[in-house]
Amino acid sequence: MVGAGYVGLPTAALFADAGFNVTAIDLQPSIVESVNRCDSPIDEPGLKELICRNVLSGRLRAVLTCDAELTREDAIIVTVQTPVDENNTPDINFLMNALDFVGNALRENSLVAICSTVPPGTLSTKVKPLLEFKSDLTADKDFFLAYVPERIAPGKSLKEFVESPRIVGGIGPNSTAVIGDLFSAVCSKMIRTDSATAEIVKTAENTFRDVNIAFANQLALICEKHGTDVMNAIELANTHPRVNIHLPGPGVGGPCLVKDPYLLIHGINFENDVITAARAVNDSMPKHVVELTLKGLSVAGKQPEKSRIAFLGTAYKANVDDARYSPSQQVITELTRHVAATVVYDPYCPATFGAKKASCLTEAVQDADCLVLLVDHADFKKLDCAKIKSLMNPNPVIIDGKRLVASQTAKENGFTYFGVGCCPV
Ligand code: SAJ
Repeated sequence: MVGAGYVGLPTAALFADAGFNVTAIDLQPSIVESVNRCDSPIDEPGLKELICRNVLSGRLRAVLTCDAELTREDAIIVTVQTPVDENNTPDINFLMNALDFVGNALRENSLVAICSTVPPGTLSTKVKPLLEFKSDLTADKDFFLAYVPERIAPGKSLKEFVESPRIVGGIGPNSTAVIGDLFSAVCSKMIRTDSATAEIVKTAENTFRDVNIAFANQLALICEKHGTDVMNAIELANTHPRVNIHLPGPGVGGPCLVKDPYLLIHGINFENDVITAARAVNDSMPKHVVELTLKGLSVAGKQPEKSRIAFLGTAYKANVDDARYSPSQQVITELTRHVAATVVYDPYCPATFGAKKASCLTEAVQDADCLVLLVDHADFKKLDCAKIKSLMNPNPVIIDGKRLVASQTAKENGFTYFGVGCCPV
């Protein structure tokens, strides 16, 4: 397993649990040390137990990158990161560097599965030529090469790894068959196709979700202009059998949706481009939450420079400890510049983005002027408005980025309330 991060580690542990001898290779000493002492470097339900069981049985171990490890393996699974740079151009250097080692280590009948998300066409135009050049072997004849995109979401990784239909796209039919067989040892359902289709499918899935969320966010902004509630509108529209609008919010975060759309359209110029436009809508939402907050303070007669704001949530989404590309970062950083004091509470995620960390909800809202809701963690779904009001300063404000509090309830409890996609009450 080349790369032992959020995808590589669950993959390594599940293959080990299925009976394979797995070596997880990663450049980060902290990851390697953590695995070898039976711990998980990421907080993923069930992963620590799975790692521990398999390290103790001798089927799983972690090492720092080295050639010698790869030459002993029958199958090499690559799960290194493929980010975009500051211009949103895909950067596949981590992948190509890893494949340099892989190419040197290949021998006849080796299997190479690429699980990193890649711009369409990468396997045939970049990966195959490099591996063939380095190994002097021919793909699909002497060794097997396939793109096997992952579909796991943090928080449900182990379950989704096993249960989600797994796409395997070989560089040729032999590779699809052999690498499909390998993954069927762990995944309950395999769907076989070619590598070019599999590359499109992976980036299309996340782009579909990003575009759909952008539509929900734009609809929220439209509803605000009309003084109506987007949540009600979406609920009613979704009763149509062919409509499934996603949920608006303070923006889109996480390591996948913020960059996979750029991978999908990489290298192609369109005069009209819904994918880039959707990215821009989603990227604009943190700023909108900042504006709603300043408006809320103003309506409640509070001066920002004298106000204390409490934020709930720094994770990029509900019930995870992961703050990568979290929209909370921009909201908290920006508002910290405008107001007297900021405090944050997140029961799952250690990130604070420069705000003071509160150890509980009560501590966070105590003497706050404004409460900004940014993540729909389970713990935040049943907020007690009356209790929160009693702890906050007079004329309190709620800014609801995730629509966790009913506007009517907020009003009845004496709050000034603004929600994403909701008219003020
Ligand atoms: N979000 C909304 N509204 C929604 C749904 C999500 O604003 O209706 C936001 C979340 O709050 C979060 C962001 O979108 O900030 C992304 O969250 P997510 O749950 O959509 O996805 P990820 O990034 O955790 O995982 C996605 C998944 N892809 C799809 O659902 C199509 C997952 O299956 C992939 O394996 C993963 O990307 C990946 O690794 O590519």
